[in-house]
Amino acid sequence: MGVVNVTPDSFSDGGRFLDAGAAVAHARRLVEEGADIVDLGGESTRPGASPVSADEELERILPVLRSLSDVPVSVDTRKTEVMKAALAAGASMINDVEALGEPGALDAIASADCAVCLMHKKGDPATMQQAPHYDDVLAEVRGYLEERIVASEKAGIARERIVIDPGFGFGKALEHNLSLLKHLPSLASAGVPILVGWSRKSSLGRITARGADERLPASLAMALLSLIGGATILRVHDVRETRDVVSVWQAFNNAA
Ligand code: 7PJ
Repeated sequence: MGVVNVTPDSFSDGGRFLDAGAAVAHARRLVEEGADIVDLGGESTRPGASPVSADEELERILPVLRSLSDVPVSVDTRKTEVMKAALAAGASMINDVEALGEPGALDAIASADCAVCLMHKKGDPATMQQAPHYDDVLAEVRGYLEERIVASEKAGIARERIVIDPGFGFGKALEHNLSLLKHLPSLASAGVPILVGWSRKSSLGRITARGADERLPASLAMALLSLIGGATILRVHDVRETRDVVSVWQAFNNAA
């Protein structure tokens, strides 16, 4: 899954693709490099980002979405109104960092036939990285995701349409992220595919002391560890390089 942000303030590529034409060109490049899905976002959920209205978010993403009608596009949004408009405009998937927690979101997805990513997040983007605390991060994240799967199924969303995501960096310190990664296989016990996003994240800066544009090697290491842990969708900025990691991992798996 290749990331395309149409925002002025996303932490690693904010402002680069505010122009719809540039965003479409970037998405097409990611597909050429081997992305199976493009994740299109019109609202930055990085810590401290300023909120945008549904109208603003739609103005950013709809022209891009409409130009990518031949590509599987996931729309990264928390807003029910944006989900509905995006699905009407051809989105194949909704990637919701609130796990369909906003009023009406479950029904909006139930009445479509898209895939959906339910992600765990603790707290609100503005403050979630201020001293996040867990008694048992694995139990809490697993319990939350299981609860959201049950809520989704109850609303009429078939399990086959759901993927889950532990939400690295969303209300989690480095130690929490690493613990969740180490125990990723136990999240797989829900029997639902796992999506992960480590690409360029600040936890990698904590480990390597590198800025956001110097975290590719660390991101690739996390991609491999995620694959080993059972992740099936990697949300990344650097598709070409991550594809090579996947190829190496597959070659290794196929060895006698
Ligand atoms: C994630 C995301 C993630 C899912 C972002 C960033 C921040 N959606 N949206 N999982 N991260 N499902 O790219 O660093 O980890 S935005």
